[in-house]
Amino acid sequence: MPVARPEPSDSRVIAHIDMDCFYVQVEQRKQPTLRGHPTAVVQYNSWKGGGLIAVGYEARKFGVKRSMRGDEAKKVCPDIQLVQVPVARGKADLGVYRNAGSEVVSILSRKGRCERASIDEVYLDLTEAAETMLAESPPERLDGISEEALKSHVLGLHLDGASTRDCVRAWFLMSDADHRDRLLACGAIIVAELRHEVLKETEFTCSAGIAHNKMLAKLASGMNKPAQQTVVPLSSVEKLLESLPVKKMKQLGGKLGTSLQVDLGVNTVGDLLQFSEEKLQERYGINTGTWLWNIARGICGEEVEDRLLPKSHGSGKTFPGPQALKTISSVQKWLNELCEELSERLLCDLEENKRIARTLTLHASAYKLNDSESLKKFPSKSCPLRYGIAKIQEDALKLFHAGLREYIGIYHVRSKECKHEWAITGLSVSASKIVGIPSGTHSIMKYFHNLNQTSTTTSNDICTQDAAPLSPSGLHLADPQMDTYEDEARTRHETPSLYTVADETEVCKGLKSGSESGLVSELTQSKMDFLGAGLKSEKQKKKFEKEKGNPSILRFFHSPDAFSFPEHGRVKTCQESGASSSGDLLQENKQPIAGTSISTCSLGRNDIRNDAWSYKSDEIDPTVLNELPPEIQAEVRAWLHPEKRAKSVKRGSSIVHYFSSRADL
Ligand code: DCP
Repeated sequence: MPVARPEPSDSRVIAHIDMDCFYVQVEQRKQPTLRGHPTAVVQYNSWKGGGLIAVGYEARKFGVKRSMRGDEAKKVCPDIQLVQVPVARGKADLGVYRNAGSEVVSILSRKGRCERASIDEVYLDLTEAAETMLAESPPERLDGISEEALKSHVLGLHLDGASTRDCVRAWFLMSDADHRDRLLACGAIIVAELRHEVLKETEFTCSAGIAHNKMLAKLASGMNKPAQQTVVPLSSVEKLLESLPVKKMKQLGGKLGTSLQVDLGVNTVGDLLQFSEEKLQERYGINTGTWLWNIARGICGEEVEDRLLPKSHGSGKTFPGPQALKTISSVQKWLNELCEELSERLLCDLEENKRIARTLTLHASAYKLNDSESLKKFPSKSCPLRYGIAKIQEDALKLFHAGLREYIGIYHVRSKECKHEWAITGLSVSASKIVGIPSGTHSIMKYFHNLNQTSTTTSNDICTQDAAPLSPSGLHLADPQMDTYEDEARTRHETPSLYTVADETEVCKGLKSGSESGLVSELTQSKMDFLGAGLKSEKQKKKFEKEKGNPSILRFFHSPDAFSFPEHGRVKTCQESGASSSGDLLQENKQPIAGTSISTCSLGRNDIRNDAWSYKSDEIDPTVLNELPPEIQAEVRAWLHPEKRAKSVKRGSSIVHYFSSRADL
């Protein structure tokens, strides 16, 4: 079966840049006296001196390894300095490392498309920069090639008796070389410069691989460490892969790599060359088969994504050996901690990057006390994410219960009864499906629209779904403290929603508590009645009544059928016909244009959808806006009366700040 194959004669210039012993460098920058000393960073756990999570290069010379415990490291290297990873809420607090990683990313992203692949590594697409350099100032026309670039390791370079440095210089200056090699030479000069800037501005060293695709660049960046770079010309690829153990290849470290070894007798990537694409497809499926066929030839068409921010946020903790959790209350305690951290990070992301996450996922690892042979995995579960610590905690616990029910089969809800049946050795919560909030007036609509989606699951009836399996490079419980930049929580499905109007009012309450008196009038009674009539259950009605005192402007925004946009001199009513299978809401976000009439677009999918109503901007009592802080008022007014839009209105930022600063949002 043919599968689209990327061009083997790839002429892109891709770099993979990896920080050297990253946590150690961050600690050494904090405490400069540690520089030059054998150093390692250990987990807070005090058992046998804690587990090593990062080992400096000076300590590696003594044989210290990441798999060791502190006491063991002391034995092989008595002078080693063990630095504790910062702790918050009884678990590793990686904020300082994340921030240090961001500093580096902001420098590395200066020369081309940049994808932050993990807490300490990025991919860069330098094709354009290299082409420009080749056209305008090729290596042979430069005053000199930097020392850092001349220290590059160029794979497959023939030394011919000359010094390596001279050969590398000759390679850089070879004006009649293959165009692709010339591009790589330019890429190597650019990367050397970037690494130098990183060192100058942050004091961190990093290593790099420069090649024609991501796979080769990643392989190369680990070949010469620390503080070095390796170039992979096309002509060297075959030889490189010929002897490369399959397990060294990204994505072949696990079961697939083992199957290649055991079932096909493939030990090196080059060994794969003997199998036809059809044979590999037959054995491993069409996509994996083709992927294996491609990597055997050094082919990888994966693009460098334009992404400086993580794709998801995760917070997790392992509970090895006797620390395993065996009661619901202990699970709940830890879930609460993890959710609190996750919630903080989400609010930080909202504040700093104007992004919101839409899916909450719970992963756990467990074993059964009465059936230790069982290989059954604890199923990961996900649901729409509601903002607010308490809501995330509540939903995470429900996800846990859903997973546990499935894991142990018949499940007794009462904690006493399920005691001694299972043990949890790892827990993590992650937030994914992160989307940006567009700036300006548009953001108001989008923001509330998204908030509707993320915040309206009923607390008693959370709809959970199995989460997609983790990617090999994603978050895993053995390493739960890692931030997640790759697609580890690939929730391929949106959870069907159980949104109700009653729940929206709950959001309103969260948004603006403490200002209830006198606000009923701000949403005209007729509209309140109308909304009330649309509520099906008594419970919903009661809740709605209770919520009457909430700020009407918020209710207005949260009313799923009440989004109005001034538009080109006509009246239009559009109404969502139903939720898509993916659970996405129809979006009719139109930029307001100065005009006289109103277009109404209903957004939402609940019980009152069929009774959509128009809401005209001139029906809004102006006093309603007074509830809001001045900068929010300005933005909302500008939306309602675009012709009066003040030049000074700061687009998009105030509204995000206002809501993100609400702890109970
Ligand atoms: N890390 C961790 N737990 C792990 C692996 C890594 O906490 N099991 C942290 C500590 C590392 C950082 O992530 O400093 C980056 O991991 P790397 O695998 O890139 O290793 P280092 O940067 O420490 O060393 P190297 O120079 O070999 O890349």
